Amino acid sequence: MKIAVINPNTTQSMTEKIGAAARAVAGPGTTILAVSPSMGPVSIEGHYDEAVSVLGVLDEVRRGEAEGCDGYVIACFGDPGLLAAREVARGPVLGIAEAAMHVASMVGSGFSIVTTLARTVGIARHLVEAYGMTRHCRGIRATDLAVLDLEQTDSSASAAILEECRRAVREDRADAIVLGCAGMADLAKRIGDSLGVPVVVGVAAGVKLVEGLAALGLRTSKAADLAFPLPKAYTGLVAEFAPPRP
Ligand code: 5HY
Repeated sequence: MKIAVINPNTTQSMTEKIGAAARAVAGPGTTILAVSPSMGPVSIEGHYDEAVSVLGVLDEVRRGEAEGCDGYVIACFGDPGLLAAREVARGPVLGIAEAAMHVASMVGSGFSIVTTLARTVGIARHLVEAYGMTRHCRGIRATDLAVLDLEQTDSSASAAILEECRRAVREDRADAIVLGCAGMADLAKRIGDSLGVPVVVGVAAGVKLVEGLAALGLRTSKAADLAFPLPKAYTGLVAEFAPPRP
């Protein structure tokens, strides 16, 4: 089975970290392609970054379809372009926020999300509501770390994240934690061991869920709004994204 794990930002060190986290949990027969687009923002920390990153995600899914990928994980906590990617893909496509929240809701009574900048809390809240996770989510907490602070080798970022997770357990009464950034993919075990509650990272959860769906022979339904995009002309900068005639 071949799964493309797409980091929608263009920071290669983060793509490598995401790839390592994905390979650490992938099954013996699974090949992980950890990719990031040739175009887009170095980090995604708001609605505008997210909107612009979507074309890069779709470009990587189109590439994956040409390379025979069986499934995809969109490795950014805003799940940018998730539904559009499902239109283009045959196999299952999961976002790391969607995957992490569903998994956390299965191993605890109430999870809290610990994320980066305060301005991304609104995006996470929107996804909590969109995924029907409101009654499972006890809180969404920002560490005020920039996404690229997670690429710094000193431990100040991981210490700040651990401290905010502790507060979530104490103050939100959370019995599970969702780490709200793909750049935190390498922190789950360390934080989990310190806190003694399940800590879920979406990259790992996404890979295992896509493997499971593909193993069940389940693919993205083309019976309704996730059918392939209708062929039509696109002009200007995005002309090359015009959906092909079947
Ligand atoms: C992420 N941004 O997972 C999100 C996290 C965030 O570039 N990768 C990013 O803060 O929304």
